[in-house]
Amino acid sequence: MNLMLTYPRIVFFTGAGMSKESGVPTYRGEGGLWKEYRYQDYACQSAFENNPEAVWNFHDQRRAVTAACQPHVGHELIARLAKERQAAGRGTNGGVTVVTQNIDGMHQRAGSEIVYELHGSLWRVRCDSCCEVSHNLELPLRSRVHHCGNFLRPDIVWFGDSLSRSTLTKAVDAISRCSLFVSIGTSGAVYPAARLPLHAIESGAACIEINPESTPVSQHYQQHLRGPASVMLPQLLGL
Ligand code: BV8
Repeated sequence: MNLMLTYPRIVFFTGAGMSKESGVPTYRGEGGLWKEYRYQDYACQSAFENNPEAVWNFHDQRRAVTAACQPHVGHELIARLAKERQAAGRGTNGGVTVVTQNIDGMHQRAGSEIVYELHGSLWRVRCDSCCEVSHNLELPLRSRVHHCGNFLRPDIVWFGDSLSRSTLTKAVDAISRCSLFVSIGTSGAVYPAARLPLHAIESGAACIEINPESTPVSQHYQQHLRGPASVMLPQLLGL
């Protein structure tokens, strides 16, 4: 399959498994984050309101762990594919879009330029009183309090938070219009993200699932590459 030529528009839809080989913990597999921590205590709005310091201690630790990880060859290949297709005149960003549930920023660090982060980012903080959002790479966060006096909050979509309407709209548009949809490393356990692949399936895109395990939505995919992302993506790209 020559992804350089065959498909006009490609969406890579990624979950935590995409970053597993970079060393970023997944959520539900062995060693998964939610097996070690109760998100109710560290990663939801009520926990933040009850104990913002504990929530920031947890997220500062995740930022440190994630910053020490590197994008792997799979992240790099996706970024390189877009650049090479753009250079070959295949349109903006080569017609390649990344829609990720991940908050680790690995796709951007590998050079991907169109990345829709459905669940926010570890590398953005926001003040909900001033409606200000900013990028922040400090390790640890130097000040957890905004200049207005209120606590800064990780700009992450926690359980119970609504997703950004504009991000969701752009993601659905890209997925509905793509001719190839590649799902990588997601258990399909979290909504509404888990419903997004249906837009590709309903529009008749070629749908491929890269995951060592089958998932509740595996039957919707025409092709299953049962292995790790860093091995399956080079295979998919014919390298
Ligand atoms: C919302 C934030 C309105 C970051 C996360 C129906 C509709 C709408 C909402 C709901 C609904 N039903 C229930 C809900 C509520 C809830 C939900 O979905 N609950 C689930 C548990 C049933 N959804 C929400 O609250 C969402 N908000 O809809 O707002 C609303 C509000 C309330 C009630 C109704 C509506 C917000 C969801 C976002 C939550 N944020 N994280 C953080 O804190 O870290 S969840 C978390 O799960 C991450 O974001 C993660 O991305 C996401 C999905 O997990 P995966 O990425 O798939 O990772 P996982 O570990 O599960 O799986 C890894 C996979 O990789 C496995 O399949 C494994 O086999 C594979 N793998 C392993 N190694 C590799 C590999 N693959 C490739 N290569 C490898 N090497």
